[in-house]
Amino acid sequence: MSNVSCISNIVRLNRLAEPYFLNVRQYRLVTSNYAAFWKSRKVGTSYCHVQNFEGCWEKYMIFGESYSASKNVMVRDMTVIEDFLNEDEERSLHEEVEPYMRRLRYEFDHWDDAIHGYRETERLHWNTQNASILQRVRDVAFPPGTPQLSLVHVLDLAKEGVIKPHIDSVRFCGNTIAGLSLLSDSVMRLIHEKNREQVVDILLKRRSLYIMRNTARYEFTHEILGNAHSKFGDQIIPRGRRISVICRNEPDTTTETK
Ligand SMILES: O=C(O)CCC(=O)C(=O)O
Repeated sequence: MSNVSCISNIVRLNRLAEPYFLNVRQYRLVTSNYAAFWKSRKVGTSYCHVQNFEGCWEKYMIFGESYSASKNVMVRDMTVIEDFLNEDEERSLHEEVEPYMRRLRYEFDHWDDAIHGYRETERLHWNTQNASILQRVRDVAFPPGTPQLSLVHVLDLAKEGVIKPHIDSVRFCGNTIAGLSLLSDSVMRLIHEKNREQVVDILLKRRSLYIMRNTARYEFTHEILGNAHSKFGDQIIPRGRRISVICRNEPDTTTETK
């Protein structure tokens, strides 16, 4: 085989293989887009479908001592629904992603990355039980008719892994991030991007669903605390391996990104 035909065969093979080697979107670039923020905020205020869960925020939200921004806005824009999954549903999601995840290696190398000790994928097709769980997530997190990313992001964080503070890129994700937590409790910390003393800790229990929108999503960085710092108030929250299964809506393409 000539060199040229060998190279063209490789190119053809790569094209065939392409759909199976999707790059996970770079969700974690720190960017700000206040035009998009204000626009989606209008949507957020007129649609308060998770209102019923707001009464119990003290169970999962602790404001830092110096927090002086609106607590109501944070309570509105960051919701956690405990026991969204039952044990059987958690197992079902885990069993579907585990064989694929096991083939990947945890990435520990890049200390400057937003995340350390992880492996991840995006998944389009789910078995019937899991597809209906994910539909339940979408129904509770997004107003009817919201254009959503069909790929679901699956992020496997090793016991020693951490997600460092970042804001998801507005280029790849709209105003809402809805995440299921499997296998381990954890603490998510939100810190205002410009005013670092505005700190909120969120308890993400195993099998819970969080819905982060608008102010919480655009103005605050989020991070998952490593095991050594995993505390909710005075309570130590041991962090094991954690898998999150995350649905997002489409970025708002009608507004210019800065
Ligand atoms: O694991 C989570 O729930 C958060 C994931 C996250 O921060 C990200 O993918 O950007």
